[in-house]
Amino acid sequence: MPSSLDLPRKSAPVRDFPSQVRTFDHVWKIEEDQLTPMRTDDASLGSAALNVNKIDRELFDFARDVRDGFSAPLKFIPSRWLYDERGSSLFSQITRLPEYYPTERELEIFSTHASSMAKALLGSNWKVVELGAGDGRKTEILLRSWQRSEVQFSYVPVDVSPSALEELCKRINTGCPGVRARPRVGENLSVLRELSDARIRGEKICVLFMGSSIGNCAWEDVENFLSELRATLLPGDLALIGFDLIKDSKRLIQAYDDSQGVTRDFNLNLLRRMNRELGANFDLDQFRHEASWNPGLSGMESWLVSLRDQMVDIRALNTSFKFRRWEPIRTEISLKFSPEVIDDLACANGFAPLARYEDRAGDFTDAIWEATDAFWM
Ligand code: AVJ
Repeated sequence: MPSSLDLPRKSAPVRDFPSQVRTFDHVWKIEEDQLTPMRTDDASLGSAALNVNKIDRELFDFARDVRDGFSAPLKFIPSRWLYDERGSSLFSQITRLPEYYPTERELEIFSTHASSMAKALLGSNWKVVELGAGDGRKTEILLRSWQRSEVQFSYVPVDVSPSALEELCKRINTGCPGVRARPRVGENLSVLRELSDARIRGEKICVLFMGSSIGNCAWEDVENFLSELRATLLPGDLALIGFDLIKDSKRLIQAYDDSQGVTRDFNLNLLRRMNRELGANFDLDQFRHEASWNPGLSGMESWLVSLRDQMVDIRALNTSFKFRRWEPIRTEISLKFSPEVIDDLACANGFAPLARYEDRAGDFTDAIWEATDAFWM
């Protein structure tokens, strides 16, 4: 790790960084989390403000995250921006690659153990809330088995992307007839809180958070997420969480830098998205995908490395950023867990670990936790 003195200089002093975003014909001022129109004289802006606020909230958040990430000493972009339509479809392809084992392993776990998991749910009425809808392949297997085991439940997939939810519901409605999917568009924990507040007497919540999505952030974010998750639940509620296990780093690197280059396309698509949505002019040939194992973090990191000194304009931010030759942009973290860490995370955040299932190869694990009463924060 180079000291900060060795790092390439930022492309401009922080005070010069843009504080405005352009969307369509309007210019918006960024203040903290607020988006305010700069041209209050514009007669049409009153109603446009409403629309733009709704439609372009995402675009605004994207622009702000890019501005903040490119202003940091080590440039980064939060990984959620990898998942535009093309990114989601590339990720779906990744889950079918021979090197990317987690999806197959979790499928194996559900195929083998779903009926045993069902025992934890028998005797109550459940709302099964899935956070961050995948393409539904794994959910379908799990829910079908729970139906056969006569678990009483309704199914609520939650995602920020309406199109992802639509796909998923199609799959569940045909694959698991009898399960009526009631999709909810929105941010995971705020939707979960609403669902938890609105529950009918005796109804319990079982949260599904699969695919090791929980590892897609820094460790402190894992802790924050879990304590907030616990705070939205009641004692007796359950969480079924997928964790990718620590393994040979050679296999991890292959999983995140596959031979067909799908993961490379997935990562570079972020630059394409900035070009399209923020009016940037990244040359995709001038950046290289890299995946590295960081033992100190216990995580994989994905990077886009600049292959030469270059300036990139971002019209939505009304500015340019400098990228030095070999300068990396971090685009993703994928934490890897040990069984002990998983149990500790449960206990430290107000959950009791009930059961844990692994695939035969020991690559992946799904943990079932129960929210305990002894929780105060
Ligand atoms: C969807 C976040 C679980 O980190 O393994 C796969 C995303 N990125 N290959 C992961 C991903 C590159 C994936 N998660």
